[in-house]
Amino acid sequence: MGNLILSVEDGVGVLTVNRPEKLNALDMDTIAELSDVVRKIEEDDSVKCVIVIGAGEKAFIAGADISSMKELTPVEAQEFSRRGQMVIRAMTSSKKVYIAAVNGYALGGGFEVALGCDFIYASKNAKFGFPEVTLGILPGFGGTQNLPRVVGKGVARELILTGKMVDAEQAKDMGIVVEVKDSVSELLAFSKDVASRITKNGLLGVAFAKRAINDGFSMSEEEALRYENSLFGVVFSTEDAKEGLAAFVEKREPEFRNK
Ligand code: CO8
Repeated sequence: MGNLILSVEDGVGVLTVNRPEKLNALDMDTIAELSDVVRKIEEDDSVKCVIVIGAGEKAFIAGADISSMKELTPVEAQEFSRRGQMVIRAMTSSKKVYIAAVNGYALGGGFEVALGCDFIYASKNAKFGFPEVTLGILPGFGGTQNLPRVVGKGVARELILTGKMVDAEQAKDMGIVVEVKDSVSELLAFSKDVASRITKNGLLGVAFAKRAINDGFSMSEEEALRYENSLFGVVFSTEDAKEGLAAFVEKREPEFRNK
């Protein structure tokens, strides 16, 4: 993998976007690599939870690569956008948990990748924004749909239509970021801690809950509740549900086998 590094330890993957000289901007090749690695992670039982971070101390991902977008024809631009959207869909519909550890600029496509993760932690130096309108374009990797789902339409419109940046604390106040850490090393250590806690859960329950939240969001309340209800029934067919409930009653730690 040229621009991405995946390292796995005890079920936790750290996926680093590694183009620090371009503030980890996503060009076509990096999007293709991201698509491949997300697919591989999905099939790899040794990876249970993934932390996405940018190389260096300055940027998570400073957006799509502007120099490679400059010469795109309309059809190529649509294709670039479609591929980015597909990667983000693959993350939101994945059975694995993705944590964004935003360690600097998360702009445009970078903010969209963070929104494609299940939740976002940030270091104090993080900055979030959609500068697309300052470039004469608009977000194209799902930002116009995913940001309003997190912060509501009013706040999303303000961010997207002005192109302004907000810092980590402001993003926390808006409900974008869950936790802010003082430094990048603390951010990574904290994210690893949380990821490792998640790997100890019943991961079928985790995957079903993620599906209920993400797929249920675009359903009517009635449909979504029916969906949750059916997943709740299905989870009772798993060994993990039997093990988790029995372990509690028997006052011992559960041993989940993800079956
Ligand atoms: N694309 C390409 N190169 C970039 C990008 C980027 N998004 N961001 C930074 N770089 C490069 C710079 O050009 C510079 O390279 P070089 O040293 O070769 O000149 C290097 O990274 C370091 O950057 P700066 O010197 O600019 O660093 P500063 O600390 O001065 O500034 C900023 C940091 C404020 C983050 C600044 O780099 C910046 O404004 N970057 C652009 C941010 C941006 O506008 N991002 C949104 C891009 S659009 C997008 O993401 C659309 C997604 C949907 C696409 C749909 C498909 C068509």
